Amino acid sequence: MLMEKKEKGEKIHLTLIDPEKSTPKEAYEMVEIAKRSGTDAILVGGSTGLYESLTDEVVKSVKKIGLPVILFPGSLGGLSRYADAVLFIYLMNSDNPYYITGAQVQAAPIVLKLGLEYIPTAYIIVGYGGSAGYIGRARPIPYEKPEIVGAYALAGCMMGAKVIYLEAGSGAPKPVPPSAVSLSKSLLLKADYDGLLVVGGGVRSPEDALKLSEAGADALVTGTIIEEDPTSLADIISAFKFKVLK
Ligand code: 1GP
Repeated sequence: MLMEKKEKGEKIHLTLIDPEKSTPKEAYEMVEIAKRSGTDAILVGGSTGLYESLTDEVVKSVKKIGLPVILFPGSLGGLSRYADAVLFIYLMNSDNPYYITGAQVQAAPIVLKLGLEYIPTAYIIVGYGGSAGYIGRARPIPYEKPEIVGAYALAGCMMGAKVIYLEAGSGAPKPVPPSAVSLSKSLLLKADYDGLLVVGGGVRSPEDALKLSEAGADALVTGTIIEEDPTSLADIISAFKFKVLK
C-alpha cells in the first residue's frame, strides 16, 4: 500500500501510537482523529514497557479504524499477530550488535510464525535520539554532519533496506535537518533506491513538515503531536503532502 502511493508520486504520513503511553481506547480515539486528519497508516511501537499482550490489545483496537497497522518494535514485546506488517528494524548506528543483528535473530522465527509481512528497515538515529537512541545504544549522528547521515542511508540501501528511517527521536527538540534528508535522497536516487525514505522525530509544525517534504522525504512519522495537540495534525499532514495550508 505504501509503495503504491510512492509510485503514484504521493507523500505518506504515518501516525505512531505507543502502547505504553495509551490505553486501547485512547489509541482508538487518537487514530480516529489521525484518519480524519489524513494519515495513511498507523505505526504501533515504543522503546520501553511493551509485552505481546499489551501490543495485541492496542493493535486490535486501532485496526477497527480500517487503516493499515504496521509494527515498529523496539523489542520482541512489540510483535503482534494482529498487525498487517512489521518494520524489521536494524539500528545501523548502534554500538551494540544486539540491536543490529541480535534481536533480529530472536525475532525472525517469531515473525515467520505470526505470519507477518516484514519490511527490512535501516534505522538511523540523528542528534537527540530520545528513548530509541538511549535504549538502542546508538551513537547518534551530529545534526551538523549531513554527510554521515547520507553515508548511512546509502549503506542501508546497499544492505537491502526497503525503508530507510532517519530518526531524531520521539519528542526531539528539532527534527532531522532537511540538509541531511536532501543529501540522503540524492545519494539514494543515484543508487537507484526503490524503497521509502522515512523521517520522524520532533516534527511539531507545518513548516517543519514542509521543509522535510521539500528535502525529499517520502514519508513522515509523527507521534507526540497526536498526544499533545491533535488539532494541529491535519495542517502538518497537509503541509507534508503539499496541500494548501488553511
Ligand atoms: C518516533 O519519529 C517518531 O519514532 C515520532 O516522533 O513523537 O517526536 O513525533 P515524535
